[in-house]
Amino acid sequence: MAKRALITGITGQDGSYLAEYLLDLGYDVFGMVRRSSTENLERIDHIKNDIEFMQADLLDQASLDKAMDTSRPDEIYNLAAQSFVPTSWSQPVLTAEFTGLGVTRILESMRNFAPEAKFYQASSSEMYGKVREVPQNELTPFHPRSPYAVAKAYGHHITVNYRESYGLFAASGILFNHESPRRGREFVTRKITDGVARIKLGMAEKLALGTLDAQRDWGYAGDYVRAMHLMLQHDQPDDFVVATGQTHSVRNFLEVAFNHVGLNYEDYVVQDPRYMRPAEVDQLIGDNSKARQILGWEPTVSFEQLVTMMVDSDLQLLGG
Ligand code: NAP
Ligand code: G4F
Repeated sequence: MAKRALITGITGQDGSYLAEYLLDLGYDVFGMVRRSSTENLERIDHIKNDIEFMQADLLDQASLDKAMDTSRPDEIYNLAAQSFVPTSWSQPVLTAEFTGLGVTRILESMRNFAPEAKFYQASSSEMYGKVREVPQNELTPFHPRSPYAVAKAYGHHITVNYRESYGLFAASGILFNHESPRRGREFVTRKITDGVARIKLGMAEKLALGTLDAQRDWGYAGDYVRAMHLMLQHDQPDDFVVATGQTHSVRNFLEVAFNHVGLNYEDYVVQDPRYMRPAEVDQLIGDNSKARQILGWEPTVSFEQLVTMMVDSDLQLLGG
């Protein structure tokens, strides 16, 4: 019999890649979507007929219980969250509700309706924040720097707590930044590649950004959803860092993206205080040795390949 997977956040970047991956493996995929006045299935349009959708919201326990009871999943991937760091300062309580308490609500549903299932929590390298060691591994202490990161730290700890309290198979993947042509346009990578494509095609003149000095360990989302699945195939629930082990600044990203279309970023980029954050995460770099050794996972897409893939995709989308 085919395995059954419930994905929350299936309309997001990671949800779309994970759904594709699990369908290819022969899973029955159940996708949780929240009610909206307009359809929001752009990233999964090509596979939507293969997914069974269920309407539910991280704020509403009854809807989560119903989704869990109806799908009776073998595997639950909790990817839904308010995931944009700047919004977490303007909507800190909502972010805590979605990104933090939402995890407890899903775990409670699992405990009541699918206690034998395996659970994946989408934890984040943002939890390391003002980093305590370089590179960061599964034992590095957290120092969150935004309401989003605080909420994610809660989500991580409650996942570990339900594993220890109730013996649930609850794994936490501490994923470093991962990007793709399906990344939301407000995140810096996609904002840059979309901006480069617009400038190249004569549709824009400038690109306004915040700090260019922040450094991130950027990988490819398609690689990272494989790691999520591997964590749930392991014989015991655990925490895993998923990262490339390399870090690059926003400035490096700009150089590669603009060079790819024969332009110099210094001629187009302006800094705008609106995009500066009240507290910044200066540098993230992950130690992926545990995932490599125990899960046999490794990234397949280099930084340069990632940047050029995203620029080419945005050029094509804009008709270039
Ligand atoms: P994303 O593109 O922003 O997708 C977020 C998803 O959550 C969307 O499907 C969204 O639905 C859904 N959602 C938001 N609030 C909800 C609610 N109240 N009820 C139900 N669904 C809700 O995020 P992503 O990049 O795919 O990331 C997936 C997860 O990994 C997130 O939890 C994120 O915080 C975490 N993470 C991401 C990264 C990264 O670099 N991408 C790194 C570490 C951790 P709508 O389409 O309706 O808005
Ligand atoms: O692309 P970002 O918005 O991603 P950020 O804040 O690192 O968070 C992402 O990765 C986390 C994993 O570590 C996820 F948990 C989270 O959900 C999200 O997916 O910003 C990256 C860096 C920051 O230092 C930011 O200050 O880019 C800098 N930046 C500079 N100018 C900008 C901009 N970020 C955005 N979004 N927009 C700018 O104009």
